[in-house]
Amino acid sequence: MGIVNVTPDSFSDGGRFLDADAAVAHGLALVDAGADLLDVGGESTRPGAVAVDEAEERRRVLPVVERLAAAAGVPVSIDTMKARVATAAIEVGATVVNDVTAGRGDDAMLVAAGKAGVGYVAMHMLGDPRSMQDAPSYDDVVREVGDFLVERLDAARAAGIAHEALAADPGIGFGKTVAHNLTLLAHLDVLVARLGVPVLVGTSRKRFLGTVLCDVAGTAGEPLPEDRGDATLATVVWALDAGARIVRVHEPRSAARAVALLDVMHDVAA
Ligand code: PMM
Repeated sequence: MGIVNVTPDSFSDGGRFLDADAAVAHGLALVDAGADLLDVGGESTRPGAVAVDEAEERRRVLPVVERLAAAAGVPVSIDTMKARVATAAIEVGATVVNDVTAGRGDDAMLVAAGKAGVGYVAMHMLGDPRSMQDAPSYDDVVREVGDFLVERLDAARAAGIAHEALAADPGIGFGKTVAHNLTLLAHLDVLVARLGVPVLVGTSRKRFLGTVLCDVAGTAGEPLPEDRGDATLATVVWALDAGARIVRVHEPRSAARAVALLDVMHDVAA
């Protein structure tokens, strides 16, 4: 899943693709580089991000979704917390809704996705983007994130979303410390076995990678987001090997090559 952020303030690419032409060109380049799916978002969810109103979000994402759905040759997902934005994006060609609130942000979301018959990604987040990084705490992060996702997947099915249309995401970086993120990745196989739907993982360029590199690998200063590609790739390989089926990345070329190599190695091992 290649990332197309049509925002001024996303943590790694904010402002680069705010213009629709630039966002579409970027989406097409991601497909050229190996993305099988494009995720278009118009509201940053970085810690402390300011909320975007519906009109502005629609203005940002709808032309981009429409043009990519027509030209990219891969499914387009809409990354939104708002049912009305999701429905409008579906009307212009999106076939997946990626909801970082798992239906808690907008009461109408699950029913809207169910009615439309599109794919739906339910992600775990502790609290909301404004507060999620204020001392997040869990007794057992793997169990609690799993409990949450099981409950939200049940709610999604109850609202009319087909089981086959669902995917689940532990929400790396959403209300989690570095240790929580690492623990979730370390035990991703437990979530994969428990959830019974494809698991999506989004580690790409996230802050915890910089922190780990700085603390453990001894890099001088935390690498900037665009310098976290190699660390991202390590987590992509780890996640796929643990059974994740979708990885959400800024640089699909290296992820697609890793997928190809892993497939060959699994065939040889079988
Ligand atoms: N991360 C971001 C935004 N949307 N959606 C899902 N399902 N999973 C994620 O991990 C996720 C997401 C934030 O990253 P970005 O600013 O690079 O898009």
